[in-house]
Amino acid sequence: FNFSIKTMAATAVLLGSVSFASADVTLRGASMFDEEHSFTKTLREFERLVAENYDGEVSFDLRLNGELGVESDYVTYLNQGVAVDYTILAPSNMAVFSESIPLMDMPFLFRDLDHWNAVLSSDAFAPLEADLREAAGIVIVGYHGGGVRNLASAEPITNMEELADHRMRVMGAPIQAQTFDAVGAAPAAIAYNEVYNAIQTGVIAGFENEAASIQNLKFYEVAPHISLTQHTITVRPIVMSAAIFDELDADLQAAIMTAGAEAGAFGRALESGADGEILQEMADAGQIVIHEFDGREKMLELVQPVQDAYAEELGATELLENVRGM
Ligand code: MAV
Repeated sequence: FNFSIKTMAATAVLLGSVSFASADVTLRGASMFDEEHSFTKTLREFERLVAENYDGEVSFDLRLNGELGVESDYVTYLNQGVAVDYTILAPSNMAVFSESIPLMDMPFLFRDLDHWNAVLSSDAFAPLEADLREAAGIVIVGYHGGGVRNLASAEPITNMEELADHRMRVMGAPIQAQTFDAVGAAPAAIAYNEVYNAIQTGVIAGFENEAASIQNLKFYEVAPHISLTQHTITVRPIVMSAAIFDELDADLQAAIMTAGAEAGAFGRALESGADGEILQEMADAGQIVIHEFDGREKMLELVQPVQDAYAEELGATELLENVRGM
């Protein structure tokens, strides 16, 4: 199979993110979803908290529903300091700029929600944040996440045999393709805004995602079979463009960091708390069929050497051991 990655060019006007002309600052944000999705709710909470923590004038212009493209587009904008000043991103979508950042987004990194919580409340990821700022010009101001990713497919995938050679979309980071390759599937990196069509036309047979996004973007229409592989608990940094952040006055920077931490905690509670309910809602509405997956332990066993090799290549073996040991 030959898959091409085509990124939809955002048609928006890309310049003039921050108006330095007046004392008032307008920050521009982006979300791929509508107001109902936890990413958007978290960004709204972030805006509210920044305004609350800052004495000066600051306003926000958040564009929803993928108006400014998808996350792989936002990454470029953040890096260049144009069009998008703040958003929420999957670390795996930042791989083009920082090889190490997708480590926090690896399938099977966390044992369970307690482990995920412990790691996110520690500073275990600080070296990855530093690399991201340096290499990508992107500042992490907080951590959203907490969705559980499962396989979503046109046909049921319930065991390792059915997973063999399964043509599925993965996010752009090499570690994502390596992981699903190791468990026997046939992964391909495809832009998020092409996934629905690719499944509908049979180019791929499915993908993997968390409940909130499957519901919000109606992926169940083409991939109604959910296999409970529960391979990832998401880590979704709230990010800002360093080019923009560094130009703001110190009080606003401090307000942003406080707001990021608090909005992240709000968002994590929201998404992790609602994950099971959203799956159930979709099942009750007849939109999805939920299947147990027989072989999760086997997957984990096959994936661990891939994680070890990736960490070693990055010089992050100690970091990975530290995270696993928490
Ligand atoms: C979900 O919509 C989110 O986790 C988002 O951050 C990812 O970019 C997206 O999936 C994806 O799979 O690309």
